[in-house]
Amino acid sequence: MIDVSSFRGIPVALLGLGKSGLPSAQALAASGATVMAWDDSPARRTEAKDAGVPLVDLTKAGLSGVKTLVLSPGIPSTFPAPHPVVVRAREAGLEIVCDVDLLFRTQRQAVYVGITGTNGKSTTTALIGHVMRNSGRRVEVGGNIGTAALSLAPLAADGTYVIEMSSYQLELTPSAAWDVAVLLNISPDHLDRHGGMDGYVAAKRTIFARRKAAVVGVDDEISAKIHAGLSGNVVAISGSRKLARGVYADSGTLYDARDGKPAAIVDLAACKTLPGAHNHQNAAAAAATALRLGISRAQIAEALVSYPGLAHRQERIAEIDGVLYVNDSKATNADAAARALGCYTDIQWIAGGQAKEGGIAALAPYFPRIAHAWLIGEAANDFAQTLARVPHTIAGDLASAVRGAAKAAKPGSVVLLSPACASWDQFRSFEHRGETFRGLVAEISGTEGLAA
Ligand code: UMA
Repeated sequence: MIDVSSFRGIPVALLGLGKSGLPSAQALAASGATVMAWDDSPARRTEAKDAGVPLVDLTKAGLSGVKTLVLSPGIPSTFPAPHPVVVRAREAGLEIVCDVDLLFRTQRQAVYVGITGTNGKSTTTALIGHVMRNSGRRVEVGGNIGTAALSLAPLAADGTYVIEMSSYQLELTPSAAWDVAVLLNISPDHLDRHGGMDGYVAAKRTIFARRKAAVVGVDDEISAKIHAGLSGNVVAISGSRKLARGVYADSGTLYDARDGKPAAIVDLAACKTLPGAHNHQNAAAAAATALRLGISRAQIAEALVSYPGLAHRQERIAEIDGVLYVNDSKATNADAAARALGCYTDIQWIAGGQAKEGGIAALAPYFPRIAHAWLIGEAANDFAQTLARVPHTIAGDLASAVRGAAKAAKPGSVVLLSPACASWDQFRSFEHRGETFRGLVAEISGTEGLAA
């Protein structure tokens, strides 16, 4: 836990007592701050109270003397409408920040790597952490990936914080000054929260404010344009093509060509947990970041090969009677699902949930790879319309989809849960959806003959 010593004896308002808010409230309280914490959910308030967090109803309480509101990133601060407590805080002139900002303010001596992008952030964050750790560096990995910033351990000047940053967090981190700022890619996501695409792109761009070095994907138009507008220490990365200068994957090999002279880093076929061009771009991002931080190409190669992969991201969970079961529950938008669909053929595709803007129309180029689609959740009917002639079944729930897909699959098929949707209509989270899938597949492995 981080000692937020700069807040000792100072009143701090805190809204949201979930995964990031509760540890933040505890860290602030343990540091001697006068915590005024609140959450709209009575259950969360009870949990926080039981954990010793002082509660104050911020929808009503006086805010005189309070200078800071620590806001959980999922709570709207502007669009679609600011939370009423945010409105009150603005009227009272409070600064509004998230937990990552407090980490920057208190752990000034450490090195910071920030990773953002629409897709691949968690993999790249974990991968950078793995490369650094494997090379004997002291490293703490957290942020949007799941570990709240203030739950991390304190680090000295030789330590590195590797922090996954969502667009929400980037809007709430005015003190951030990344040693290496990584932008992987940008495609439409969270548009309701940013008032449209311009707002979303603007939030992503803030990662480059005050950064020392930048690592930028050039495989999509928007990121390539951002890259073209940056100056100073900037490294371009690509997962699919040779670059004149940069770090890139080409014909299955990862190259370091920062000085214009390509030097091979690793044969990507040996990196089993990093399949597909999108993962090759994640590998390029991790390599470019590690090279900037003084890690050798040989150390990077070794770590890319030994990277164990993350749960719920194209996670190969079972092979039953020649059928591969892949859990890609983290694919909550069409772009993320495209990345998985592009890696396999003869796919029994399980998709649906709460659709994002645009649905799955953009996935049409991948439809020939789909043997049958099994549709679940709120989006099922809309997806069925888009799929048109692709064989599909409205399965309704995940259990029916898994059973149907397993029955239809033949040796060599892939049963792929890559929903292209948020999970919240039927599950608590994408993790809950992925774990449910894992359980259902485990049931099948105990059932004879399903995939015959
Ligand atoms: N709440 C209110 N009022 C509201 C809305 C929410 O009081 O109007 C309360 C809820 O009751 C709940 C808390 O706020 O107790 C939830 O806060 P939150 O939505 O910020 O979520 P946390 O549990 O704090 O988790 C956050 C990130 N969540 C979001 O940004 C939505 C987690 O990213 C992150 O792992 C965690 O902090 C630790 O840093 C998740 C995510 O979905 C994975 N991120 C989005 C994404 O990746 O697309 C951005």
